Amino acid sequence: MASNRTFTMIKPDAVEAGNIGNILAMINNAGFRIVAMKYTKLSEEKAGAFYEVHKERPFYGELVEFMSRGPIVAAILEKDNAVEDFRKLIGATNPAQAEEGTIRKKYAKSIGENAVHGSDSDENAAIEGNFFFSGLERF
Ligand code: 3AN
Repeated sequence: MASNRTFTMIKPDAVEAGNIGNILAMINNAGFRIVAMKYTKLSEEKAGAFYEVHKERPFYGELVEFMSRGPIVAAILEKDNAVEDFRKLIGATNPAQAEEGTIRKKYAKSIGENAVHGSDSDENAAIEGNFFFSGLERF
């Protein structure tokens, strides 16, 4: 059964470009409720741990450097069918292939610096949410 929570980050490129507000508006307008949220910065070590699954991929070093270069917004979002619906809202990993009206089509620069993260499964949504938030930080 599809669960109702997913995890997102507004990545350093989108924060640097001043797009936190625009992206949060798209998330709200798509019907997601914010369960938890924080403005924070990942150390290289923390970014490396978050993306551990991609450790063997050729872009891992670049990804860790990018994700730790500036602040991010991390959030847990709630909606029916959250994981799948949020992946649709953000669009394809490569913004050149992202559909019109998606967050990445509007705000992502490249496959590496692609503005937002969205969990790819219910299991990862729970793991990623737990990486950033305690029970006391969820409402
Ligand atoms: P998604 O974020 O759409 O789930 P993944 O899980 O394949 O995509 O990749 C995780 C992150 O790794 C991406 N958001 C992107 O920042 C980075 N990434 C993926 N593919 C590449 C690539 N070919 N070159 C550089 N960075 C990449």
